[in-house]
This record gives sequence, C-alpha cells and structure tokens, in this order.
Amino acid sequence: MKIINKSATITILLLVLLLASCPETGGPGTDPGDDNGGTETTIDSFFWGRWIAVDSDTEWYISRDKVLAGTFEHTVYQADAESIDISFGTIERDSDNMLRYLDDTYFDDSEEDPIPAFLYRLSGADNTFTASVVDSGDTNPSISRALGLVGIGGINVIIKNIDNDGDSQETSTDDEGVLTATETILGDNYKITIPVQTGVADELSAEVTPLYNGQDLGLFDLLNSGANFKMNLEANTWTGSFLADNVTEYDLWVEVENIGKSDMDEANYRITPLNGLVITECEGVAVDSESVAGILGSVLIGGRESLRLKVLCPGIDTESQDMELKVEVWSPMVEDRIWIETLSLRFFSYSEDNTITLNISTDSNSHDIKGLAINPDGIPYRVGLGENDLSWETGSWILIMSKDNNNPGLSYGVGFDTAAPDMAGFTGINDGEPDNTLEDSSILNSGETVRRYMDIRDVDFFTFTLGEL
Ligand SMILES: [Ca+2]
Ligand SMILES: [Ca+2]
Repeated sequence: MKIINKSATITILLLVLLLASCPETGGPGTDPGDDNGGTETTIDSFFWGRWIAVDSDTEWYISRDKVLAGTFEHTVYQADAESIDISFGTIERDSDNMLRYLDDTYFDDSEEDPIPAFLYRLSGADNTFTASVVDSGDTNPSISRALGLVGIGGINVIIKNIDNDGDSQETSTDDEGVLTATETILGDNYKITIPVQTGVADELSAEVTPLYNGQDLGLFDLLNSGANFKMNLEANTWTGSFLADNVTEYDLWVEVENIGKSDMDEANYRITPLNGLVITECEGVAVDSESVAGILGSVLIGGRESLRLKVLCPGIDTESQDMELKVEVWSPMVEDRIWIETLSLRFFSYSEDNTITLNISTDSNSHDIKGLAINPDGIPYRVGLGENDLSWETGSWILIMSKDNNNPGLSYGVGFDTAAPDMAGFTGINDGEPDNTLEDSSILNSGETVRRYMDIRDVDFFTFTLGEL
C-alpha cells in the first residue's frame, strides 16, 4: 500500500474499515525454521497490522518482528501475547482493536504510572482474499470464465506476505480453481507463487494487494510461455475510507505485471469503470465518459507498469458497494490473446443529509486537540477542533479525545449535534475523570455539550448512541 496523506475535501477524514474480532492466539506464518537465535522476539499475530495513534496522525505498522512508528523502526527487545518491549517503551494489548503505548520518555518526577497513548487498529491479520487459477490454453480466459469452463482445481499455491517476513501459507485451489488466503492484512503486499507441479510447466508468481475483506484478486493464467499479465490495484487511502460521496477523488494505481516467460515489446491498455464509478483523471491520456485507453509500452519479464488514476464514486443506496475497473491489455504483436481482469474497490455510503456533528472547541489556538470517533462497525473517523460531520450509523459509538503528550494541558468542549461550548472561565480540571478507559467513559447525549480538561498526559473516553434514522 502506498502510504500518502490524503487531503479530504470533506470535513471529516474517515480513516479505515475493519473492526470485527481479531485472532486471539496463533496466526499465519508460524515458521519453525526461522527463529531469532534463541531470543524470543516473535510478535504475536494479534498485534500484526496497521494502527493509528489517537493523538496524532502517526501510523504504526507491526509485523512478526518489526514495529514501525511512521518511518521510525523501533528495536524489538521482547514480545509475548500481551505486550511488546520496544525502544522507548512498551506496547500493551488493551482490547481487541486498541493498544496502549507506554512511552518511557514521558516519565516525570512523580514516577506514577504514565497515562498511555492509544493506538487504534486499522487492519489486523483477520481478513481473507481469493483469486482464481485458470489455464486459457488457446482460449481467452475471460471468455472461458464467462462460459464457466475455467478454474483449475488442486493447484498448490504459496502465499507469502512480502511486508511481514515469515508470514506465509500454503494452500491449494478448490474444485472451482479458487484459492483462499486467510488471516491476511489489508494493504500488505502478498506474493502468490504457483510452483512447478502436475499441470504447471513453469513456476509463476505475482504480487497482489488486498484492499478489503473478502476481495477477489482476479486471475492467474497458467498459460505462461510467452508474455503473461497479472493486474493489481493499489491505493494510498485507508481501506474502508473510500466514500461514495460524489465529491472526493481518490488516487489509484493499476499495476500491470508481466509474469510470463517473454518480454512484451508493445502493449496497449484500456480501463473501463463499472457500476457507476467515474475515472476523472488518468496520467497522460484523455478521459472520456466510457473508458481510458493508451499505450502501456514495453513490459519486460518480471517488470511492472503502473497507471495512476483518479476515481470518484457517486452516491450508493447501500451501506457499501464494491466498484469495479475492467482492465484490458493486448498487443498487436500477439494475435488472439487479450488479458482482461476486473479489479475492485469497496466504497462506503456517505450523504450530507445523514450525518451527525461533533463540534469541538478549546481554550487554546496553539495546541490542537485530536481524537477518533469510532462507529458501531469499528471504523474510526479523525475528529479535531471545529465541526466534524460523521456519516450516520445506528448503534453505539466511541469518542476518544487526546492530544500530543508534549503539549501543555488545555480545556476543550464537545457539542453533540449542537454548537460547541464556550470554554472561557472553565476550571473543571477533574470533570469526567477518571475516564481513561472505555469502561469509565462518559456518556454524550444528543443536543448536549460537555466541557473537559485535557491534562498534560490524559485521554478522555466518551460513548454515544445513534438511533434509527
Ligand atoms: Ca480529562
Ligand atoms: Ca481522562
């Protein structure tokens, strides 16, 4: 996944999808042959995946043996099922989708237990994806598929997480030719390898990037003697944050990888959006309402061409919908063969008419307060000073307010579907405390305001409920 900050054109930044339960123990990729010289630093799969700090925009990535905070890689000293000892502190399991980060550099003279920073899960090792193994032979795989002729069962497949060393699994295709990868992490890059075996003369492999749970990542065509292509879709935006709001344009990259045995000297492409999705921009070529097309150029063996697009999704009637891009690649040098793949992306409904608003004020312009509002599906939205419009979802929400621990304390107020309170003269330093865990959270009611103090090290939990619209 390409990690780039997205500038949202709407007042909220919906961060991610995911939620759900996370594996309690064990996990994919336990490789007995790969220890770390006797030192136990294998991180439990509960921790694997992407996390967002509540008090900052720092994204954390945790894998089998790595802890990255943004681009900084922490040294991992020790790990068990409950915690990870890293340089500058300890990460502890708080709940299924939350971690506490105890930062040693914040110890003060009192030597009391520090109030932790919180990390909220963006994606964990609890997703699945599928792909299909076909053999087009003399037949176009897309045609074969349409005719229900393809799908090679019993093909052994190795699925390796390129971003998480040691996380690999072996499986074989079912009677329909479908392979299923389990306990995968959204946004990680996976290498799928089909080794030489009966019916497979040449090993072939390709990279894929799952972007939402249950995604179909397309076709692997065993006809590999010449050039052979596998398409993949990458995005820079959080999985789950694609909004069908008819406004926001999202960057996507269509990757075309030559997984065959010959270079392709000359190839063309056409990308057609389906289901109402709109391509608003495609590098170097004109965009018409139907599709974008151009010259892919030469693609050497093992090489990859990347096509950058912008897409926009109109409103949808359902909570989410999988939008598709049909990608066709062909060459005038190769007769009777065209590679066709349908790449998909999940969009979530957003309507300006169906929102709730959290208005947040502070007594200070210089120190920004930050928080996450987590919807009943576990999808976190970033909230901050000012008006925060959240897409309505019926059920129980969590609001976690925090700020950078380096900054001094400040007073702040929250107006739930009403104006934010004036913080002038507020002195209730202990109001709401102790509200440092979900269990001790305060309840927010619609139409009401609360005023609180955010101590130099503090976090305040709230819950609120949205009824049926
Ligand atoms: Ca407080
Ligand atoms: Ca608190």
